[in-house]
Formats: sequence, C-alpha cells, structure tokens
Amino acid sequence: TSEEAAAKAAAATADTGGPTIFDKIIAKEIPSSIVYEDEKVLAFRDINPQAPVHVLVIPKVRDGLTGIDKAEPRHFEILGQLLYAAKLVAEKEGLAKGFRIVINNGPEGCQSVYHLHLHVLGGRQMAWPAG
Ligand code: D5M
Repeated sequence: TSEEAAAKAAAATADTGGPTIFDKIIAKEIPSSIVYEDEKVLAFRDINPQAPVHVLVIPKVRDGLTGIDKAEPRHFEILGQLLYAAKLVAEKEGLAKGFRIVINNGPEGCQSVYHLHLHVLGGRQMAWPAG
C-alpha cells in the first residue's frame, strides 16, 4: 500500500559514512544465514524477506561504496564481482524461472543500510514497475 511505501521511505536513513550493521555481519559478530561467500563478496538472507528467496550481496570491504552513487572507476572490479555473485546466488537458489536484482539508492530509493548491497529476489512472479 502507499502507507507501507511511505513508512519504508520514512525509515530510510542518511548516508553518514559511518559503520553499518553489515560490518558486524561481515565480522560474524552477529549471525546471518550465509548463502555464498568468497574472498571479496558475502551473500546472506535478508532479515525482512520480500519474496520466497531474498538474498543480499555485499562487498566485504566497503571502500567508500556506501551506495552505488559513490561508485568510481576503482570499483569496476568489485562491481562486476557483485553482479556475478548475484548470478551465482540465483543459480544456487534454483531461480531458473527468473529473478530480480535491485539496488536501492538514497532516501527516494528507500535505501536503509549505507553499505552497497544488491538484493536478489525470486521464487514468485514479480510485478513491474517496482513500487
Ligand atoms: O536494504 C537493507 C536491507 O537490509 C533490508 O531489506 C533489511 C536488511 N537487513 C537489515 N539488517 C539485517 C540483518 N541483521 N540481517 C539481514 N538483513 C538485514 P535497503 O535497500 O538499504 O533498504
């Protein structure tokens, strides 16, 4: 509903550049359900799933990437690795019929955690346009 959308937007926080909850997930100081991990990338289940499969794919080192709007040429390699990891997650989760990759950016994009993350959503029919 539009009320839910407004609540989500209101919950969106500002980009302070400070630590986020994802630092604790990377450090394994708080538990997460890890789906995929390599040297550079971690993928774990979203705590508030919006689809039967909802996985977040993040860089282990943020290196200034609070959001995709902060991307610079030095990030080309990690950006490719994140997209490739999202594809591996979709494969691993059995999303052969389709899936969606989303990056929320900034308050109007409903971003709430300022550590770049790709949402991999699947296991149901998606609608378009996204809300
Ligand atoms: O997405 C941020 C996402 O991060 C949101 O869908 C909830 C998720 N989240 C927040 N805390 C946790 C923990 N502790 N585990 C797993 N998932 C979490 P955004 O695009 O910034 O709105």
